Amino acid sequence: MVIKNTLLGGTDWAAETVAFEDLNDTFDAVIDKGNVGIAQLAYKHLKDDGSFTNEDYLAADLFTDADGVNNTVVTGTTTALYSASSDNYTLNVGTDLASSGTDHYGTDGSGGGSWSNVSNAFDSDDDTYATATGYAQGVTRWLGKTFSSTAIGAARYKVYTSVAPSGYSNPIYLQTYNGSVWTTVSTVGINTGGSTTFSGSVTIDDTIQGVRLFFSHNTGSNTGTTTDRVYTLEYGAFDATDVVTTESVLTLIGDEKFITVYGKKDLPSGTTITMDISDGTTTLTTQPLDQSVSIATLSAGDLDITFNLETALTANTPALYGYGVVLTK
Ligand SMILES: [Ca+2]
Repeated sequence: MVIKNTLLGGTDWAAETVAFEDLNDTFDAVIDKGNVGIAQLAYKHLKDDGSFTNEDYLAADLFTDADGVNNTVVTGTTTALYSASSDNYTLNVGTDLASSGTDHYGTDGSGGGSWSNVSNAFDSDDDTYATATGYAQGVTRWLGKTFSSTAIGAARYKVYTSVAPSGYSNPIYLQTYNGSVWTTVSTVGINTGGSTTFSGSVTIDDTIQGVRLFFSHNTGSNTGTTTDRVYTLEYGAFDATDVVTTESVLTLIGDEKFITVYGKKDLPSGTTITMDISDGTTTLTTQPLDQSVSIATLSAGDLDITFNLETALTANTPALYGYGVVLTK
């Protein structure tokens, strides 16, 4: 009997036979398609149980902190933006628009003081700051920018607040303006005592007319003074591409045939996530997630994966929350 299947490759086809190695490769590839579920299981185990040891053929990480629960993320070479509130990486702020726009700041409430050195919040220097000092009881303070209607992808911030220790909380919000009202997009942090610095980023993904940080000082009876500072407020469209780099996810022996990487992710319109897979020497670039990838050309070494976050629409960003990995011999 002659098997005729043009999907099978191999040089033996000219002789109207199929080589065993061609059949084996085909069967391996078909069987390996089932591995995306196993890769997802590794991720789910880490997420639900809180721990998972990367070993042999199975690995996972979860971005509940910037370098991941299993510490595989290399933050020094990662350019994507980490969100501690969303536990994910997204595209970073592209060209910072905060040097334009109209300064927007103020205080409300008796004895709340006034802002000074406002421009320091927008100078792209994380060490200089705008500041306001005064009574905190019943006082709110805000500082940001208004501008003509613009698609904003994300904002980055660094703020500081000192709060009199008895009876106060000072929730700080990042808010956006639609031309008539300010709406809270994210809670930057809540200070309930002492002096605290909050820094991070917020995905906005909206067409808006303003961005500000809002210090609410909304509870308590202490009439002591507090100081609020805004070191940095940056905002703009998303980068076209950023990376999340990981290293030493697993140790490759060198005889592995396939890798399947499950990505826990959001992919809004126009966005993609691919990966570069490396043994430290050889790199396979722009490989797909959620399906098997041949790694027969890789050798023994540490398995490093770089996730490429990309968008064709500067108002949209992909988001990556974590991943699971299966190797097949
Ligand atoms: Ca500054």
